[in-house]
Amino acid sequence: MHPNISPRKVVTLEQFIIEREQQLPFATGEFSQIIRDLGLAAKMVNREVNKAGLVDILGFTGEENVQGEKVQKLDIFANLQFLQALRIGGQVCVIGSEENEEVIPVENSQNSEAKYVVLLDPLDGSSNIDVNVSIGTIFSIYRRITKGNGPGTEQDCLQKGTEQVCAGYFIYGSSTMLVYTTGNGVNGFTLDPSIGEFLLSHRDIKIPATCNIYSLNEGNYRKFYPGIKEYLRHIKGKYENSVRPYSTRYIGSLVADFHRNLLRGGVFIYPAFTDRPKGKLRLMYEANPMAFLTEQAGGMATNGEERIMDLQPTQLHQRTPLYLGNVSEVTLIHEYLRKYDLKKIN
Ligand code: P6P
Repeated sequence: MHPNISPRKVVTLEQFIIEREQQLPFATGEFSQIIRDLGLAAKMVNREVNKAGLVDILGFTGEENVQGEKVQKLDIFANLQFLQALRIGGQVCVIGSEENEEVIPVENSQNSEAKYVVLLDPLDGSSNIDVNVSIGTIFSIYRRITKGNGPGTEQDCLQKGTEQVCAGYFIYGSSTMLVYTTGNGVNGFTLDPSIGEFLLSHRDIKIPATCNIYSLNEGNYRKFYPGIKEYLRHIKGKYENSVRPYSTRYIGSLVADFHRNLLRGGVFIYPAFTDRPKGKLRLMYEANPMAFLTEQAGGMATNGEERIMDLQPTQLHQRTPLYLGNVSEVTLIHEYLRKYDLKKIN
C-alpha cells in the first residue's frame, strides 16, 4: 500500500492523481488536468466503440446517425475527441497524432503559457473493431522545450523517450481501463460505467519475472532475418537444451497484446524484416510510451540493439523495430540477433 494513499477501498483516478502526483517535481494542477482531459475523451470514445457493431445491425445510414450527427470512421472520431478535450483543457501547446501528418500547434487563448506536449495514437488497432477485438488509445506527455509562450512546434514533439513525463494507454476491451506511469511505477484504473469513474484496480503493476508468452506475427516468418528465426527455433524446442515451448498469443492490436503480456509475463516482438527494414510500429506514439511503461514495470524495451527511450527522433511518424518484455527474454533475443544478423538493424 503506497504510504500516501489513504487505505480506502475505492480510489478514483482523481484521488490518485491528487494524492500521488503531488510528490512529482513537476506536479502542478496543469499536469493533472491533462490526465483528466484524456480520461474524458476516452469515455466518449468508449461509448462509440461499444456500439460500433450496432452501426450495421441498427442500419444507420452510415452517413447520419439517429442524433443527426455524421457517423465518422471511429479512428477519426477518436482523434477529434482527444484533440478537442486537450484543446479545451488548455494545458497543451502542441499535439502529434497518428491521424495527422503534421504536428498540431495549439492556440490557448486562456493560457498562453501551456507547457505540455502530447503524442497520441487515438485508436490503435482500429481495424479490429468490426471483429470485436480489444483496441486502444496510446499517449505520451512531454514538457515543451522551445522558449516563449503560445503554440508549440515539431521540435517540442521530437524528444527522446527518456524525456517523457507520463505515458499510458486506454484499452477498450471486456472492460475499459487506463494504465499509465509518471515514472513512479505503473498503475491501472478500470472504468465503472455506472458512475463514469476510473477506479484504481491494478496497483503498482510489475511484469512477472518469467516469460510465458511470445507475441509476434509469424505470418512474416519467411521475411524475417536469421536472428529472430533462430530465437524462434530455440523457444520452440528445436535445440536439445531448449526451454519448454511458450504459449504464443498475438491478436494484432498492440494495446491488447501489450496489456496481456504486462500482466501475464511475455515478450512482444515487431522486428525489422526484409519488407520492413525499419519495423512497422511508430517510435513517438507507440514504442516510446510502451517502452516507458515496460521499464517502469521492471521490463526492457529495445529496437533489437538500443534502448527505445534513448533513440533520438527525427520524424514525427518514424518507425522502429520493437522488443518489449521481460529483461531476461529481451536479453536472450539480443544474443540471437547479434550472433546471426550480419545486417545492422537501423
Ligand atoms: P500486423 C495495428 O494495425 C498495429 O499498428 C498494432 O496495433 C499491432 O501491434 C500491429 O499493427 C499489427 O501489425 O502487421 O501484425 O498486422
